[in-house]
Amino acid sequence: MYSQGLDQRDDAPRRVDDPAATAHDSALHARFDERVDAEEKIEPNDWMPDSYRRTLIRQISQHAHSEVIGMQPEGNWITRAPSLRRKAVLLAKVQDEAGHGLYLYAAAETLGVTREELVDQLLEGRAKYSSIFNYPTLTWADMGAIGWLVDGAAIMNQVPLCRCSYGPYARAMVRICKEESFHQRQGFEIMLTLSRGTAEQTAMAQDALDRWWWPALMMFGPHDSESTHSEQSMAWKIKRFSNDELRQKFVDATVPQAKFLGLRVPDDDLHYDDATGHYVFGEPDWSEFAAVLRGEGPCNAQRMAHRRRAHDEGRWVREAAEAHAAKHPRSGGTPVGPEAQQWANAGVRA
Ligand code: BYC
Repeated sequence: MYSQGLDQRDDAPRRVDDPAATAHDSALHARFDERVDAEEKIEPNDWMPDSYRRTLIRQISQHAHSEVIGMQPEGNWITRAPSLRRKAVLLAKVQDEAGHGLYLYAAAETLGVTREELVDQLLEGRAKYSSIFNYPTLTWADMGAIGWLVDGAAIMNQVPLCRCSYGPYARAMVRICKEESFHQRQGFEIMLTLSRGTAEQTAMAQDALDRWWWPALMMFGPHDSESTHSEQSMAWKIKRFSNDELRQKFVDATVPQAKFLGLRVPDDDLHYDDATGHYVFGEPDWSEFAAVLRGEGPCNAQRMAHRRRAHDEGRWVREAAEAHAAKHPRSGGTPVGPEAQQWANAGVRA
């Protein structure tokens, strides 16, 4: 998608004791900082510090993996949606998530890493994905709670990423956020229907809120005091708000929605503080968060096993696509085999 322009890299070895090289690096750094401060977008061919590149690859690829793994909890309910309309909407939402994964892998590729390498990192357990997708979807109300809370948290976190300093990530996020907004509304509408329904349906909605509330708060990551990357990522304008700031914004926006639904947020410490104009809320169970990140959440093993199986089952599609691309290099595929060599020699990429 973007990678055709990626022909300039700054990975030539440098001698640390070479004053000319050091001065050159400092000038590049200074120019980079100026551009970030001036809200200019950094583009794939621009000079960037290696640590900026690595941070982006880490965050964007984790985000892509989250979208792809995130298809599973909802995919679980496509065949059991309560009506044709609900099924069509859920199917569209899950397909959107596959699309988000694709845009994000493409954005990460502009930083000089291949999608294959990123997928390998996930499949071999070397890459993280969002903690939230390691919880089970037990009832239909979970489709409502995920849309309302998980996509709601995603929007809160991702709208500021539309202003990220790295151009391809920022542009991918614009479209993703438009779709997340539809996802959030469809989830809220499911919760509204259930909470205005029978006593059994209302209880189902409440149970889903009880189970998804705390994991949704953990999506924003550890407290700022524990966050290893926030300070630098905010200085680089990759992140615009800290984890705690976004968590607070989410609670402030979501508690009134729960009240509208007539549901109780499962937090005995929750109250509105007139002085600050914000809700005060309790502490998530950070030991649970740590366990999920170590792979010990309720569904970690199941999610990874399913992803590996789906990857293996899709092998023939990748092979067919490669064979097709080798025969038709101008149609946009990556040429392989002798033709690829011929194109590479000519300095051309499909
Ligand atoms: N889960 O220094 P910190 C979606 C890790 S997709 C797992 O604060 P950072 C959706 C963090 O990676 C939702 N790991 O990190 C899809 C780091 O570990 P490493 C995904 C987490 O990057 C389908 C360590 O903890 N959204 O919404 O500054 C259906 C220290 O954290 C989590 C994105 O990916 C977590 N929750 O901030 C429906 C958005 N939190 O890498 C919905 C883009 C933290 O050093 N990403 N960690 O080993 C971000 O905005 C940031 O990466 C985060 C974390 C706020 C998530």
